[in-house]
Amino acid sequence: MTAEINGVSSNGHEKPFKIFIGYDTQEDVAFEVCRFSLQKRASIPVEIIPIKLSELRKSGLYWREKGKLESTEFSFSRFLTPYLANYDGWAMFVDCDFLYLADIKELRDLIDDKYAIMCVQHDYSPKETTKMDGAVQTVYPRKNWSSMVLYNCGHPKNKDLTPEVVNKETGAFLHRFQWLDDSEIGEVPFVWNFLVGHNKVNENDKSTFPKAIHYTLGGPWFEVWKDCEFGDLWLNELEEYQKVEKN
Ligand SMILES: [Mn+2]
Repeated sequence: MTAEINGVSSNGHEKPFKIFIGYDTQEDVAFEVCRFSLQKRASIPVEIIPIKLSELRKSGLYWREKGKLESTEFSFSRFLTPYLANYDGWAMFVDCDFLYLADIKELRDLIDDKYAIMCVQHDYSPKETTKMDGAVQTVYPRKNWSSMVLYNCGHPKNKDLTPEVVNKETGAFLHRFQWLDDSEIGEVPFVWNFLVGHNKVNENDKSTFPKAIHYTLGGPWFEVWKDCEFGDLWLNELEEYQKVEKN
């Protein structure tokens, strides 16, 4: 086995950092802009892999029926990340409704091998019980934690996350990371999963400036959310992506 530190093997070649993005056919443009924003700012090699439900079903890795509470096509398939990374090294999963504003290397540098996973550990208070449109928003423990996760795919505990488990287990088990002990869940600063409508910027404190914006209530690719907070940043990125695509 070659010795390896943070993906850099002893022969000096850097293995690409695997990033799985949840793909939803209803939100193709969100995926494209998320990928573009991430790749454009990355100073390390990254390999971006969409998690596509139709492909997973075809290859026999995903067979659970769609539940009523599943808001995206990757609600459960996201937990195949360690399996899809061959239970090797660190990999990231992220929803498609993210916009990156910083170099992903900064996040990868926070990785600590003592953890099985690392994520932003949002704390929800009761004021978040309604969405902007007045619809009741369910509040449950560890809400949004699973939307961006750094997985230590080679960690022995993550070997429990087999396709069988991902297909059978409850939403609570998976989204609350119940295959792990609490001490195996590391924390990264909230700015890496900055929730629009929940997290706030303090102009006097640079550490609160978002590095990855999460349009969790709906992003500007939906007509009704066009004017949402930070929506202009996403629309600018879309414009740039479209320019680059044309050339
Ligand atoms: Mn999301």
